[in-house]
Amino acid sequence: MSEFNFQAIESKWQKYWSENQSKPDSLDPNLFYNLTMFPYPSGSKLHLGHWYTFSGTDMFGRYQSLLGKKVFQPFGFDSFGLPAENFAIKTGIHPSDSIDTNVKVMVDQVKTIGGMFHIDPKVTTSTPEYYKWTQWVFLELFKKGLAYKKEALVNWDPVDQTVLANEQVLPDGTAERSGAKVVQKSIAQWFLKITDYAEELLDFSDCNWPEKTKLMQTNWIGKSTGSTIKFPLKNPNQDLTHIEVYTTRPDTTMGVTYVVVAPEHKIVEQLTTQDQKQAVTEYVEATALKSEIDRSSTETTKTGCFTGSYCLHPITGEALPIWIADYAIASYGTGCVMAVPAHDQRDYDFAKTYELPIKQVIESPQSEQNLDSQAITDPGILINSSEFDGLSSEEAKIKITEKLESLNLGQAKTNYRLRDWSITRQRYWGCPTPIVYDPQGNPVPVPEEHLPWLLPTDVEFRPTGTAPLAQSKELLERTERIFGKGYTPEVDTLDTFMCSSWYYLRFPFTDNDNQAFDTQHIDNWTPVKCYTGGPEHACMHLLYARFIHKVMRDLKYVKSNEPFQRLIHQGLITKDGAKMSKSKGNVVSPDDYTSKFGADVFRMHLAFQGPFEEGGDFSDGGIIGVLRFRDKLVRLFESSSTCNIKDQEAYDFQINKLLEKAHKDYENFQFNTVVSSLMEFYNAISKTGIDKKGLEILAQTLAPIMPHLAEEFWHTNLGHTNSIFESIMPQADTSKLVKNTIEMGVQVNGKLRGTIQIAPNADQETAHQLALESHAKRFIEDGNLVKTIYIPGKILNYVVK
Ligand code: ANZ
Repeated sequence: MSEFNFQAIESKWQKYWSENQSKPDSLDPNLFYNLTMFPYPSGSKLHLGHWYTFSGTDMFGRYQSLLGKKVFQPFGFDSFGLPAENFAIKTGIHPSDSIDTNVKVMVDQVKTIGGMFHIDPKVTTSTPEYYKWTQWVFLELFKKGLAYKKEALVNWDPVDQTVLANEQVLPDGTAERSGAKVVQKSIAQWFLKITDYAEELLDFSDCNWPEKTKLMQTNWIGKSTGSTIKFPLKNPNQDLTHIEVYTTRPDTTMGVTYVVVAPEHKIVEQLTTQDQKQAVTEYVEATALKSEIDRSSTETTKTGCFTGSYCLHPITGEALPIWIADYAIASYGTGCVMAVPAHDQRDYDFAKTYELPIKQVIESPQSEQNLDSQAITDPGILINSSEFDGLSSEEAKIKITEKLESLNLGQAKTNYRLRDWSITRQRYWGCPTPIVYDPQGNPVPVPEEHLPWLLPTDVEFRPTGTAPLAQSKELLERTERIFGKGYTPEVDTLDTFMCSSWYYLRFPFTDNDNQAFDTQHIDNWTPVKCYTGGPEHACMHLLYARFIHKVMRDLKYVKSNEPFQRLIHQGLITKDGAKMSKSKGNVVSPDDYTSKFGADVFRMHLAFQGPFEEGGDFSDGGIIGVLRFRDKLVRLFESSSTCNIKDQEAYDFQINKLLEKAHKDYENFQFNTVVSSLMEFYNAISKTGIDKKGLEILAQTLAPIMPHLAEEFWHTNLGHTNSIFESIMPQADTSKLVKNTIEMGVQVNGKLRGTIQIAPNADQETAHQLALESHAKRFIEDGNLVKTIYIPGKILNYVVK
C-alpha cells in the first residue's frame, strides 16, 4: 500500500480551489457554461451514479479550462416534490427542515469529488428566493395566454393522490414515481400550451444532441398528417348535426363500416338512444377505471357499446352505426374514429368481437397480411372504392380529401400527439401557483410586488385528494387582505418540472434580487454549452426546458432558440449486471473508496470503466492498478532523472500522440481512453526519457481526471505558482506524428522472433544489420541461413536450417 498522503494533498487543493474560485465575467468571450442536471437533495448519501455523472462532468469542465475557457459549472438543488413531503408525513419533520439538512450534507459530499463546481444553495428550488422567480415565469406565460385552466380528464395517481402529466405515466400504465395503476379523473387543472410550440420543437437544428434523444422527443410530439372528415347524423338535431373524425388514412374512407366515439366525449349523451341508455352509462363508468395506455394497447381485448344512433357515410350516404369504445381516446384528434376494420387492427379486433362488417378497400399484393386473421395495414391499390378504384394509397389520400373538401365534409389536417402540459398538483410541497380567484371565480394573477407568494405553513400534509393548501387559514386571509372579500387562492401547487424548466437561467444571476435573470447579459451565458444528465429526462425535463426557453425568446428575454447546445447522457453504472438498488442490496458506496484510496484514484477508476456515455458494470478489480499507476507518477515527478532524452524523435512522437489523443478523447467524453493513453505514454518514456516540458504536458493531460495530484505536481514538482487549470494544454504538433521509421517484424522460419525500427525504404543490408541487433539475433547469426526475403516497408523473413 502506498505511503502517499492523499488526504493531505486533496484537502489542501480543495481548500485552494474554493478560496480562489471566482465566477466568470458576463462579458468574457471565453465563457463556457458547463451544466449537470441538479439533483434532488434526498436524505441518503450520494450514490455511485451521482459520483459518476458529476465527476465526468467535472473532467470535461476542467478540460475546457485547460483550453483557456472560463468555465462556469454551477450546482444547485431540485428540492420541491414528493419525497420530502412523504418523509414529512412519516416523521412529522417539516419538508423545509429536512431539505435544509439534506442540502448541507450533499454540499459536503459534492466537495469530496474535488470538482470545480460552483455550488450555489441559492438555486434550491423550494426556497422563496428561488420560487419567487418560478412564479414570475408562470405569470409571464399566463400574461402571454399560454397558461389556462380547464376541466379535463387527467391521469390520477391513487397512491400519491395527485394528477400526473402523461410523461409521468409509464408505458405499462403505472405511475413513474409511486408505481400505482393510474386512472382517469376529470378535474380542473392548469395547463401550459406547449402544443403551440409542437412544430418548432421538432426542429433540432440548434441541438448537438444524441440522435436517440431527438428521436424520442420527435415520437413523443408525434406529428401526423391526415384529414378530418364529417359524418352527418342520420337524425340530426339543432345542437349536433355530424360527427367529426380525424384519420391518417383518408384513402380507406370507402371502407368505413361504423364510427367510434370516446366514452367520455361530451356528445355521447346526445347520441345515446333511450333503450341503450343503461348499457352506455355502465360502459362509461367502467372505462373511467382504465388508463389511456391500457386502452390504446393492441394487446387488450376491444370492448364497446352501441349508442343506438347512426350517421351517414360522407360519400356513399350509407347508414353506419355509432359505437362508443374505450380504444377511442377523448383527448386525441377529435375524440372520434372512423372505423375501417379491414385496414386497422384495433377496428378489426372490435369488428370481429361485435360481428360488424369488414369491407376491404385496399389491395396490397406484396403484403403478407391476410384478412382471415388480421387487418391489412400496408398501403396499396384501391378496390371496392367506385371512382377511386385503381389509385394508389398516396394518390387516394389526396383525391378523397379533395372530394370531401368539395362536399364541405372534410379537410387536410396535421395532428400532434403532444398534449398541453398539466402543471398543477394537489400536493403540499411545491411552488404555490401565483393565482387567486375573484368572487365570480375568474383567475387573477398575483402582482409581482406580492411575490414570492409564500407557501403557507398552517397545513396538514396528509394527502386526501384535495389540495392541502385549501386548509390554510393564513393563505385565505392573506388573499382577502390583499385582494378583497370573496377572493380565494389557488390551492394547487406547481409540478416540480416547472421549477427545473428554467433553473439554468437563474444560476448566473443568483445575486440579482430584481430579476429572474439579467436580460442584458443572459445571451452571453446561454445556451448552456454542454449539459449532462440522465436519458430518462428526454421527454419531460428536456422538452419542458426547450419550451420555456422558446417562450422566453418570444417574450424577447433571450435571443437563442435552445437552452442546451450540446447534450450528453451518462451511461448507467450497474453492479453485477443489475441496476443498483437498496432492495437488491447491490449498492456501491463511493465514500468507502474515496476514504481508502482518495478522490483522484476513484475518479480515474470510474473514468476507466468505459466511455462516459456507455457506463458499464462496476467492479473494483482494477482499482489497485490505478493506485499503482498513481504511485508510479508520484515517483516520476519526485525523481530528478529528467532532461536526458535518449531518442528525441521517438519522444516527440509520444508526446504529440498523447496530446492528439487526449484532446480528441476529452472532447468526446472518452475519459477511459485518455487513461490508457496516459499509461502508454508512461511506458514509452521509460525508454525515451522525459524532460520538464514533457512532465508539464503529462500533468496537464492528467489534470481533468486527477485534479488534486496534477495540481500538486504543477506547484511542488514543477515550480509553478498559478493553478494548473489556468495553464493551457498545448495542441499536438502533427508534424511530429509522421514517423520516418516504422516497426517491422523479423520472422525466422515463419515465427516472429524480433522487431526492428526501420525507414520504410531502407535497403536489405540495413535491415539485416538492424535484425542482428534485435532479439532475432541468435536465430540468424550462426551461419545456417538458407534464404532472406525482404520487402521494404513490409517484412523481413529468414529461412534457416
Ligand atoms: C381510419 C383508419 C384506417 C385509421 C386505417 C388508421 C388506419 P396516429 O397515426 O397515431 O395519429 N384515431 C384517430 N383519433 C383517435 C382517437 N381519438 N382515439 C383512438 N384512435 C384514434 O393515429 C391516427 C389514427 O388513429 C387515425 O387514422 C384513427 O384511425 C385513429 F386503415 O382512421 B385511422
